Amino acid sequence: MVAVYVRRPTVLGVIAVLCGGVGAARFLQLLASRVPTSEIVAIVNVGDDVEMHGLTICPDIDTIIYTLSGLHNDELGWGLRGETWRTMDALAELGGDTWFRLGDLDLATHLYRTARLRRGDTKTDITADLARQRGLDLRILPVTNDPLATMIDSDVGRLSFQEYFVRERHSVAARAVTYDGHAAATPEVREALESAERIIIAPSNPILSIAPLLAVDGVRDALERRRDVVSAISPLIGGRAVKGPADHLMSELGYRPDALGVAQYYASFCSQLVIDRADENLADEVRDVCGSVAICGTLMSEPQQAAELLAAMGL
Ligand code: FO1
Repeated sequence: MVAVYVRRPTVLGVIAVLCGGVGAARFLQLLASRVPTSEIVAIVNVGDDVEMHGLTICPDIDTIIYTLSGLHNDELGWGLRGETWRTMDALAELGGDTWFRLGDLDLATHLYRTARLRRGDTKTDITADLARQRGLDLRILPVTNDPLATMIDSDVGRLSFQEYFVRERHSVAARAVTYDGHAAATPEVREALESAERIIIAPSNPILSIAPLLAVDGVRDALERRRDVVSAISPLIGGRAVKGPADHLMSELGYRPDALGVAQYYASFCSQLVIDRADENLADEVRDVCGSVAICGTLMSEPQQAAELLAAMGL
């Protein structure tokens, strides 16, 4: 549970947050309890997006919208609270594919999005409307409106992100991860990265959530130019991911699976890494690599640590 903090009286200027799914959604929720939502821009990964049963599904965007609007299904870690599964049950009876489960309520989002995409609307506009319809006023920007697909070369062949993550339960060893498509950052994303006072990389999976953003034309360049204002939160604590495969994936791909590995991965475009107190022993090396290190509790599910995290970032 995220505590509510006293909002800062002063205006900090826009904070752009590079986001994957759950970890980013929690961080945005925390940030939104501290700074006015009108000052937050979430730039969101779309490499997980998938086409199922003719519907376009954008899991990271939906996780963020559902979490910030209080509708997120905390038990599942995705989808909507109070979900039912009658459509999936009926589909299973027909012999349809149900390894990627779409809840009855969640389906409305995918039907709405897909219909509008077919009419020629962009993910940017559709996402803005979905957020508004859920009562949100912070800007949520898909990083690109072009196709972008995170692909995993694994021991069992080449897999799309959701095949790897959901169907194979990220239990197969990865040999390489690629980000397919010639995707360009939207004008809204470029503008946010140029003008933000601060750019924060959320505690998301570096390889599966942040790297697809970097693969989009215009993003890495902008971050490198603005390195001085870029900070990141390590999603690895004591060499372990809070959730998901970040730790073993980093080691399978030849990176150190710890906060120092994250620092090395981000060093060219990030000047401060926030690491957990459990990783204090790595602080000097992280500082050498990034330039600056902040140490605090980083578990956002713990109100005290959540408060420390904001303070450590000067928020
Ligand atoms: N995750 C699962 O583990 N199993 C599912 O069946 C599943 C369905 C699903 C449907 C819509 C959606 O927005 C997300 C869904 N997720 C599911 C979560 C998703 O695979 C991942 O959490 C993200 O892509 C990683 O950030």
